[in-house]
Amino acid sequence: MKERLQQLQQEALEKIEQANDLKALNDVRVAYLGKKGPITEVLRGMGALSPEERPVMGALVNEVREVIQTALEAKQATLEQAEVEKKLASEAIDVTLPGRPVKRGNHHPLTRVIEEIEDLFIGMGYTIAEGPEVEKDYYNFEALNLPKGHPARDMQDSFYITEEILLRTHTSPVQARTMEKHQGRGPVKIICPGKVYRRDNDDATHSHQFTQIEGLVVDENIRMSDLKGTLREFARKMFGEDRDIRFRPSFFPFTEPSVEVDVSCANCGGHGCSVCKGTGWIEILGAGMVHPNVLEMAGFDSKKYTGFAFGMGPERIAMLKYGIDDIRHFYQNDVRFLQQFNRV
Ligand code: 2U9
Repeated sequence: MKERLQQLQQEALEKIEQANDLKALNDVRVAYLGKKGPITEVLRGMGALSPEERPVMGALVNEVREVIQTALEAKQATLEQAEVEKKLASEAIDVTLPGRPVKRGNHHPLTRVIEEIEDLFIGMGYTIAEGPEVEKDYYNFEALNLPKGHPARDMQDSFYITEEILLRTHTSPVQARTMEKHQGRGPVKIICPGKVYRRDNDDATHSHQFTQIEGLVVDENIRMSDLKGTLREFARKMFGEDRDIRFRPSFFPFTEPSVEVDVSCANCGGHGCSVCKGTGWIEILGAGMVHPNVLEMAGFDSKKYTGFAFGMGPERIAMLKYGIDDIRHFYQNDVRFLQQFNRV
């Protein structure tokens, strides 16, 4: 019996040594120390021993059990440690690796042009004014010297919501509203950027929705020379210090006199090229002296106050500045177009 026990101990220790994971080790534990294991069997056979031999054998069984138990615990600790190390190695993070680059968005090219123009005029003492895109016929047309039935209304085919409410066709109603708020007292010096709507068929140069920036200055002694100096300053800041401007006569119902404003071509310096169609000049603005009727309708005394106004299309400015050939690019959200304006 004694040899049998020593043999079992030897075998168990060998199997513990060979077990290379926790499951295999547990199988060894069950096989040798479990209820149906060989050591329990030896204990059962002790009934056949003499009373003198029994305590000797009992002590021996306990000793063998303890040896196996101790070996199991030691091996379990080793296997558990190995498992932790394996996990740590497989989940290791190299904190010295460079991070994944964050994808940064950028402002839409139109937003950039609008903000650049705003900054320029803020630098000349203007403030920004905004107003509703769903507008009353009164502010969009009537207050701007365009009574119902006026032929010039046809120039701005509109989206009507009711007889009296429409999507604004220009940002001019913002100026009309601002003047009204001033209750006949100057000065007024504002820039009005925003979206406008016209019932138009979209093509490379037309869009049913586009943006405008209009400006208005009303005060005593405002003259056409102030308008010219302001727009020349704008053209030079926007297109280059050696640019010049010229006025050509035009017509707008809300200004008298009215002008179209050209800037000397930045591409050829005014000599004539394909960009300016050989003329040396590019049209970028409309402008004029505020019509006395418009001043009076907004509550200003047109004998005391005069003013100038101008308007431009940021799409056109952006197209000239960046060489964009189709207005629809601004609204199609094609990332291949938009990414070209990423800041570096
Ligand atoms: C008030 C008084 C006067 C605004 C003006 C223009 C000339 C003009 C267009 C050019 C191209 C806009 O982008 S565009 O379609 N604008 O030519 N706008 S004067 O005159 C005003 C506005 C409001 C109370």
